[in-house]
Order: sequence, then C-alpha cells, then structure tokens
Amino acid sequence: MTDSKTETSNGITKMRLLWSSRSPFVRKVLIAAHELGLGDRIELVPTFVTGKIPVPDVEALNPSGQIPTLVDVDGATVFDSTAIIDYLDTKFGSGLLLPRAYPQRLDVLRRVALAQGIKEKSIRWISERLRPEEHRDAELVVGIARTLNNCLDALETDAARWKDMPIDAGHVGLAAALGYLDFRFAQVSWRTRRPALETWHKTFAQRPSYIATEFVDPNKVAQPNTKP
Ligand SMILES: N[C@@H](CCC(=O)N[C@@H](CS)C(=O)NCC(=O)O)C(=O)O
Repeated sequence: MTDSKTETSNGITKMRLLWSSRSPFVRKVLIAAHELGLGDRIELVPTFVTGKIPVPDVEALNPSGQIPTLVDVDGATVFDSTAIIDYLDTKFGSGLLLPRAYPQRLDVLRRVALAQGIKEKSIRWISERLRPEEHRDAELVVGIARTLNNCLDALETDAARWKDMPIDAGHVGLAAALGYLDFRFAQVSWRTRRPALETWHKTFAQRPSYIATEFVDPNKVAQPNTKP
C-alpha cells in the first residue's frame, strides 16, 4: 500500500479504505460512508484477501489481516466494519447511524449483530463451497442455512416498525447482507415468506448509497470482445 495521499476536489485529504468490490463488510462501511456524505472523502484501495494466507500489507495496518480497514488522514487505523462505522459516525455524523444513548444504541446493535451473522455465515459457506466436493461438510452447510434463516426470521419480525425510523447502522449492515445473498446465494430465496424484509429492501435498494456500492465480481465482468 503506497503512502501517497489523494485529495477531494476541495483539497481535503482523503481517508483510505482497504477495499474489495466483493466484500459485504466493506460494502456495509461504504453504504454508511455515503449515508454520512463521505462518499468522496474515502479513497478505495483494492485489496485481495483470501482468508487463507495472510497478506503482510494488510497485517501491517490491521493485525487480524482483514478488510475493511480504514486509514484516516492522520494515519490512525480503524478496523472491523462496525467499529469503522462508529468512528465515522462519531467524527462526522454525531450519532446519526449509531446512537450514543441506550436503549436506542442496543436496539441498533442488535440489528447490526443479526446482519453480521448473515454476512459471517455466508462467507463461511463460500469457503466451504470452494472446497472440493468430497471434502465439503454437509452438516456444516445445513447448520449455516439454519442460522441464516434464524437471523432473517428475527429481522422479518422486527421489520414492520422500520418504515417510521431513520436509517441506522443496523439497516446499513442488513442492506449489505441482503445484497450479498442476492450476489452470491440466489438459492437462499430470502424473500420467500418474508414480505416485510422484501418491501424494506426494495425501498433501501433505491438509495444512492446502495446504488453507488453495488457488488462486482471481477471474474464475471464481461471483457471487451467477449461474446454474450
Ligand atoms: N468482523 C469483521 C469481518 C471482516 C472480514 O471477515 N473480512 C474478510 C473479507 S470479506 C477478510 O478480510 N477475510 C480475510 C481473513 O479473514 O483473513 C468486520 O466486520 O469487518
């Protein structure tokens, strides 16, 4: 990772985010950044991690070797998607996404955690899917599917009251999680029997923050001269 600094058109030095267009945790941070009006204040640093072999450049900034990792203009590093949102929200949003006061904070953090459960289990499922078929653990996959459904059902029960609420970090995390299911797990059919979540997602998906942060799989992007 280079140390060269980039600036916005107003001459403000940009923060840097270790980034991948395929990570649901990165997308969660980026949706939050856009919601806070910080979309152009963050330089995206393409970063490839596999979860298998640690990447020294990432470890140098974040000992866990994970993305997203944020590097602020003063060199401060912040990692874990929820911590980054808390940091940005505290510095620029005054608790817009993650309220300081209880019990509101606990309510939001509960949604953050349920959405995080969906993202974590999905990533675990991807790793399993990448293993040769004969080495896959069928029991593990059944357990993952069960947890995904549990989290989705808990959120469905909660969703009816969200239409009157301002957007928070839980909604942001959930939007990234549902987007990830659409991106990687069409077979999960999360919308079936979850009308409240479906309606909520349809509305959220129109937000500029969601549209600006679409997942992209570079392996599936059509190359020039590629036949359809
Ligand atoms: N709890 C972390 C999870 C981040 C995470 O798992 N990121 C993945 C990419 S989607 C990663 O960096 N994997 C590499 C590794 O775990 O070594 C967060 O919310 O930011």
